[in-house]
Amino acid sequence: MVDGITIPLIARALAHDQRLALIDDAGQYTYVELVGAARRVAAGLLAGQSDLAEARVAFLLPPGFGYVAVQWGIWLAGGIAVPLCTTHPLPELAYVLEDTAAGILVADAEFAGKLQPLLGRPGLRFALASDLWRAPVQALPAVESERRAMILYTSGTTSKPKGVVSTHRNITAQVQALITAWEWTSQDHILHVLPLHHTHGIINVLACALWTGAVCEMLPHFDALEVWQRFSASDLTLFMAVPTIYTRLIAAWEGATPAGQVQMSRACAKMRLMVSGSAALPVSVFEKWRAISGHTLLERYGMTEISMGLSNPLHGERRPGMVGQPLPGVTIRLVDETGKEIRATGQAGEIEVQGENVFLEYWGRPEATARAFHDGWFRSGDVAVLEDGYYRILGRNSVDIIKSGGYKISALEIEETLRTHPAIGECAVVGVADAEWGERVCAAVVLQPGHTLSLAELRAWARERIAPYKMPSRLQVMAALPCNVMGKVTKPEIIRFFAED
Ligand code: MCA
Ligand code: AMP
Repeated sequence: MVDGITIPLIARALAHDQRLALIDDAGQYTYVELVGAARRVAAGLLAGQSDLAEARVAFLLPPGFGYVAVQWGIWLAGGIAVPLCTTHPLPELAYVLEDTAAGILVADAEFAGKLQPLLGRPGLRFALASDLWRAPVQALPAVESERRAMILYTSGTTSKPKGVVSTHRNITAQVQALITAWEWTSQDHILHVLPLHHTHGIINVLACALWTGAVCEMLPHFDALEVWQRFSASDLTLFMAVPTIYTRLIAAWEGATPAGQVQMSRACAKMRLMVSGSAALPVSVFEKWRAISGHTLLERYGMTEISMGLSNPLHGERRPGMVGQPLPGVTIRLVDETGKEIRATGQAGEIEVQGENVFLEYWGRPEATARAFHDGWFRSGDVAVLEDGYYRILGRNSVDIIKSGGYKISALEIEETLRTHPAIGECAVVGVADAEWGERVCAAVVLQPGHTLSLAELRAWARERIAPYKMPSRLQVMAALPCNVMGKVTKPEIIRFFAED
């Protein structure tokens, strides 16, 4: 414990003292400033109570100092942090508030208007972040490592996203594994361009940087030209992103003048490591990026429930199309359809995971939690093969999970929403391979008699209901959906249709 602070990440931050912690659009902040603001946020949240005792605190802030101060303030006050997505429409935000039974909602002033319709909910206290960090500090509760720390929503094979609960111990293990494997130090400086409601942005980039006393430079959102500009202007050592972002950066490089290209490529030379993950990195992107930047991307494999599991080596060969070996403290095995461990190399099986990195439970869903484990191993649903000491991901064992832009998306969730459209009778949503997005969300629909529907109309309607990254970007009206003899929609046929179209 340091100065009454029991959360390891924040206690360490105090020790980093006057070092530069964060750079955002509004300024630069030291570790001491960050912890000071978090303490005041904690006091504002506690409002005289001694401990939030795992109350769920949802928060909606843009990337930057305020986001971190609120996340840490929630932890210091003993609450569970529930980060909300800045691009989610109201129904998705309302779902998270309801599912977590959030007791407090904290927001930046820029979102206060948008959140207005949600504020009358019984039992929900609303606070502007700017009001919280004016509170005078008060004594903090002792927060033990087994306490629930965070709930992140992830889409799965059920229609609605599930809340993945991690404890402080889980988070500490997740961060330590990455710091050890990728040799983070206080001399590192990372550019943060990822959303802050998922593991990749929260753990791999933000928490690892702040654990080690490094500098985290945060952009409000990803923009390819801005990233290239920062590569040139800042003393960056690290960059981490999803394959779609590398594809966009390649496109921006290709669109630059020859002199610009030379300058952009040169800017990458000062960095020590560039990482790709959240979705399969196409070998063509791996190779193009190497040609442009001189960096051999380190591809790793993760999941909200486990954070990171497998990684190509920092030192040693990084193989294209492979995700490497288990991270420190993580145990991985492959099992066949009967759940029996596969020992033979070259035989495909489902990845199962054990370790302190593995999440505690799905929030409020004991049956789903029980189904997700098998003899104490977490069942990932991803199929892989071990080849010559390196794991290769072959895909998921469900056609209803789509990966687009690094986001995991449930086809069933989108179908459920589309079925409420007055023109839609039946529908099937599929993911179709795409060079930029990995997969694209495509919808095949059968219309109600007498109706018409264009993609633009569908997207305008969907924008109010589902996140931008879940909205179908292709639409096919069909007379009937293809079915098998059992009457079940044959999604592979629909995928083929879109792929060939
Ligand atoms: C946006 N659009 C999309 C997607 N996102 N279309 C298909 N698939 C998508 N994923 C559409 C929008 O509807 C919009 O259409 C247009 O593209 C531009 O949207 P915009 O928001 O401007 O896109 P962007 O900001 O350029 O976003 C691209 C992005 C973003 C930066 C690649 O998708 C992103 O930040 N992805 C990272 C996600 C991530 O961090 N995943 C980690 C979770 P219109 O113009 O009509 O409005 S996975 C994880 O945490 C695990 C543990 C792991 O392994 O890492
Ligand atoms: P999510 O739970 O949204 O974070 O998504 C996790 C899923 O992303 C995993 O179950 C995998 O299917 C996929 N994934 C993450 N990293 C990789 C990778 N390097 N290659 C292939 N798939 C990946």
